[in-house]
Amino acid sequence: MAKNSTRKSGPKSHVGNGGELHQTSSGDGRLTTNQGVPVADDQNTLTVGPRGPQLLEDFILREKITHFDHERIPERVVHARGYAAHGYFQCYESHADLTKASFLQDPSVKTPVFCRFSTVAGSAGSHDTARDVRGFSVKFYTDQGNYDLVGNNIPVFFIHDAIKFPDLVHAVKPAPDRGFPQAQSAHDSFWDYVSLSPESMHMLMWIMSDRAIPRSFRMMEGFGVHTFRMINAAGEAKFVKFHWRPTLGTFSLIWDEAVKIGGADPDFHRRDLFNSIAMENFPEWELSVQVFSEAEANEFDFDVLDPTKLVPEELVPLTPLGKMVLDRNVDNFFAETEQVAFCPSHVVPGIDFSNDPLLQGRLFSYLDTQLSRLGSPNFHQIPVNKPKCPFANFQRDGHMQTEVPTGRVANEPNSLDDGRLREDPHAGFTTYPAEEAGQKLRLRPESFADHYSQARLFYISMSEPEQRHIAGGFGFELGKCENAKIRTRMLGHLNNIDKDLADQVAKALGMSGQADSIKPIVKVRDVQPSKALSQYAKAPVTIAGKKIGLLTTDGVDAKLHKALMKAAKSENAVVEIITPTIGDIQSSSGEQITPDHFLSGAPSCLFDCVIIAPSKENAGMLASQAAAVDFIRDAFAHLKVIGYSQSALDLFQKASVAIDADAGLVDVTNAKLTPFVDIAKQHRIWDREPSVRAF
Ligand code: HDE
Repeated sequence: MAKNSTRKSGPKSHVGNGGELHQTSSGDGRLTTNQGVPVADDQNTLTVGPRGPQLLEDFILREKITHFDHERIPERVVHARGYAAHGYFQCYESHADLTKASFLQDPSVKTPVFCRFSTVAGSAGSHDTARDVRGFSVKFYTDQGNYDLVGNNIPVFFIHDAIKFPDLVHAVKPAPDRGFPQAQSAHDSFWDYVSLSPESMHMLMWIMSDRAIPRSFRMMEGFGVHTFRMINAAGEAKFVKFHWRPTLGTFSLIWDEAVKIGGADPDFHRRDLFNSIAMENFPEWELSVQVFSEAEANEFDFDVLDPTKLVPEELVPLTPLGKMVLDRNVDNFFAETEQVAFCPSHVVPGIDFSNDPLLQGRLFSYLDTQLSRLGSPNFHQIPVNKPKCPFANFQRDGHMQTEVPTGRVANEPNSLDDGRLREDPHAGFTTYPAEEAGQKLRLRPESFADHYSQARLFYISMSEPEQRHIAGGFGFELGKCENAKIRTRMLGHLNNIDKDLADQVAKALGMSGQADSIKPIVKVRDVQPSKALSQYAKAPVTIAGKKIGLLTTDGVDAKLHKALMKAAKSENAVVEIITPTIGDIQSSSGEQITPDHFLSGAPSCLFDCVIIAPSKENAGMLASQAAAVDFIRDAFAHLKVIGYSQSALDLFQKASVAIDADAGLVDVTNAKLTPFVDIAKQHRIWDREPSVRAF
């Protein structure tokens, strides 16, 4: 008889009606091999006698171990760490004047989507809050086939031409000799490369800004980056730029906070998305386009085919198309999030490409990468990649063919099979017949040569704190470069963008007056600020979707606890309770409360705003905890709104945080919560920043 048999408690499988393997506890609950053979003992290998050698004939052991040995597939060469969810897209009205894309015609239709967010440089096991671009990929399962909008949370890119991409990625990834640093750009090879590629300057401004450390995937914008085309049923084409805007507003972390969260909760962003969806606080984004004709584009003072440029919203405002809601977590991370295959070449009738050279390179690269990552041209048969509309053609065979195509014929045209499958010249995909002529050459267009004007546009459009953070970002990253030549070269570029910024960065590096002289190829234009670029200029005043941390002890004031839960609910925010130990506590009225965290595992960087309110009896014990002192000091340094009860005053003294330091410290004694909530809606106390850090 089997010892330690898992028959009752282990993962159970059963053969469903379709003969599929179900790793569920449903059905008859019998564990089987992959061939469907019931397993009698899954804990002990077949041996000769209880202490004897193992037998090669143990097919159960060999199948299990062999499958395990092959569990991993190559991680994505970029965007390896990602998190995804299912949802739907619904257009607000018919956009037939703009495009014939079927999912943009009927507001009553919900098109299923699968959306994956990612960091770019880090490997799959890196942390979520690295300073990096975030991928923002959406697969629309339309009734005319799958459409993949594979974008980023930043509207421009580092380089003009796909041929430079391998070098860019090699420069940012861990150095080939030492294998580090992981998930960061703060090192010599990255800054050496970008400082030698002036076209990267605009992107560098975004990457050093708050955009590269988002608070949450739910609070992040998305962009298609390239100029695309939309084509209506009459064959008329317009250029478009895609934008995703989160309903919760766009918010970011503070750099020191991002670094600390990396240690405290490496899964900060994925946990946030998973929990929000599980709690039915479904995140939403509005999809908009900037629409302009080719003739209008020719009048702009930049080239719309240049992916290092954006189209200011003052020049072309956004046209809202519809809304995406993510309302279902994946059932299986590997099967769905890992195996999803996005390709910018997956377009549907009504959407087409432009000649953006970076986009053109991507149209080749993604299909190619799926072949090596997923190992077969049949990757479209994996459930998450499979169109939800009928699809049929005569492509055949290949690794892991999971369909069973029937019939004798695998070619068209044919008459043997009644010509069953034929092209449809009316509804089928047709490419926009753009006129193209010219010499074959390897040449960068002169219209791409202005590398600094839009970098400057971005910088001067930022609010004061956002500008401070950009200077801080450059200071931190260049400070990690060992080679001084890279720093002086970068200071030279920054001088062409904004003298004040260059001076601040030079000061942070202790290198004032040491910038290289770099002459722009074309004169930097006199640009006007664009309000739409500042995330805080348009930030909603709200705590919706945010997290309040209540640091307390046994004997917590019942009135405060109740009032806080009520206030958070009405503001659509979440409260998490932190106590010195994880065991249940009792409120002052004897109610049993189960804390969410224990103090040493939940520093204040994990919350958007905090309240510190121990019971009188336990205030001394809390004040003796270094983690409680750090909790307050960090919350203050991260510019958070901090509520306190009178019982916490000793603790504040120990943390050297004056309770009258600024408007962000709010007395919540006697459960007076309204002033706290009102101030917390401002997100952070920006005026505090100059008093807590120089850069
Ligand atoms: Fe990607 N990119 N990329 N990229 N990219 C990949 O495809 C590539 C670029 C983006 O969630 C890879 O399936 C080239 C711009 C996202 O699965 C790979 C070039 C933008 C994702 C690849 C670019 C992106 C990828 C790696 C320069 C914003 C994650 C694994 C021509 C518009 C998709 C994979 C997901 C992934 C190549 C530049 C966004 C290797 C050659 C610009 C969001 O094929």
